[in-house]
Amino acid sequence: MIRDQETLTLLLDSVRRFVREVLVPHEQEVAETDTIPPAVVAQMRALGLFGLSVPEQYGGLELSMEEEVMVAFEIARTSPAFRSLIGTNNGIGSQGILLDGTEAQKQHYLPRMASGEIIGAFALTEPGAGSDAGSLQTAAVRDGDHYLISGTKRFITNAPEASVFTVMARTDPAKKGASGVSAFIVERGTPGIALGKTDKKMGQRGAHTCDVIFENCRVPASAIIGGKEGMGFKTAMKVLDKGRLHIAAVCVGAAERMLADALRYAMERQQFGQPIAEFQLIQAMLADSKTEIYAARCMVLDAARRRDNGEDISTEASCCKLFASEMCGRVADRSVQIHGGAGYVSEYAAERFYRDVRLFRIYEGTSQIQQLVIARNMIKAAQA
Ligand code: COS
Repeated sequence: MIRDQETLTLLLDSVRRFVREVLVPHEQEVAETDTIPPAVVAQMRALGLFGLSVPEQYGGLELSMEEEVMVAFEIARTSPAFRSLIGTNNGIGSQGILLDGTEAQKQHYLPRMASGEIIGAFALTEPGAGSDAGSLQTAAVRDGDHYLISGTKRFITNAPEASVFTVMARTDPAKKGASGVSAFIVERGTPGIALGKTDKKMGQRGAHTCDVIFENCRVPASAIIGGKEGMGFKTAMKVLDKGRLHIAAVCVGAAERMLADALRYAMERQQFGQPIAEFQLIQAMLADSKTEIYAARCMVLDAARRRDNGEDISTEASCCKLFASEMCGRVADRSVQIHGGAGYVSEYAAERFYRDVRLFRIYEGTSQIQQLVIARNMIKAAQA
């Protein structure tokens, strides 16, 4: 759903220009220093990038899903670390509050997330609970009007920067699965929270993850999202449905960028007396990449429009995440191949992107989890 084509065109133009003129020139510096310069972050805030999906009444741009994925196509045409910084506030860091929070929770947190004043993070994964998210062990024990949260969360994106965490914790130890889980909003300054050291990752330098350790961290009962126990796993799954679609759009944008770089290189690089782009074996890699990117783009737009129409897109979001992230991996591989030796050295972006995009097939649900979600939903629908 596009609410106002003219406003959207202006937004897409300014994001495109910002990516080309500010973010791309900073890519190498971010990769080398593992830091996004504060001046760049300030520009991201000024553009409204932290509040793309937050409703206007809470200070955001209130983009529809279709509009949001179109912005994601553009913002992903540069180092994924930039997108990662704004990603949690638009996605997994804010959506739990937005989808299931009380009005007071929304008013308290969303305006500051939309402006980028505070960063939100989503704490689901644990050392022993990754793909099997429902088995999480972090406990929240009732203590009068409060809960005491204890446990360790792992690989939490933007945790080093975050001021507020959506924490999934077990409020009912008698229920081993998903129904015993509640989602809490926990502020960074609360006593009993410690951060582990920042993880050394394969790629996406400039985007940070670390452990978040809770030890008798005391939060008021009003910190439960929506005020009701036992809803936290469902909240997390709904957040991930949207998140997976967003990541699929990011995969499209990143693949478009890698293909543009590979095409330019193939047209410049001369071998056997002509540009390598003239060779049909190179052309096959270019054409396959173009075709697969087009397919992923169409899928993402279709699923986004369905979500805007109010449809349940759990299956489609997983289809998009599965296809687009695997496609992105294939394009990354071909981009390195087209660059030849130049694709293996860090002078060219192909090598960095190859490492950066590897994460897309893993986080917000691995490709195998997407397959499982798709097939389970198919079986459920057939049984209904
Ligand atoms: N929207 C709303 N509710 C959902 C849902 C969705 N997309 N998916 C599941 N639920 C509900 C189910 O309906 C079920 O509710 P009832 O008990 O009332 O029937 C409940 O949540 C539990 O669902 P399910 O039985 O399917 O849970 P499982 O433990 O079998 O696990 C998977 C489901 C594997 C799909 C889930 O654990 C998952 O997505 N794992 C990957 C986690 C992940 O993406 N981690 C990445 C890190 S976070 S960035």
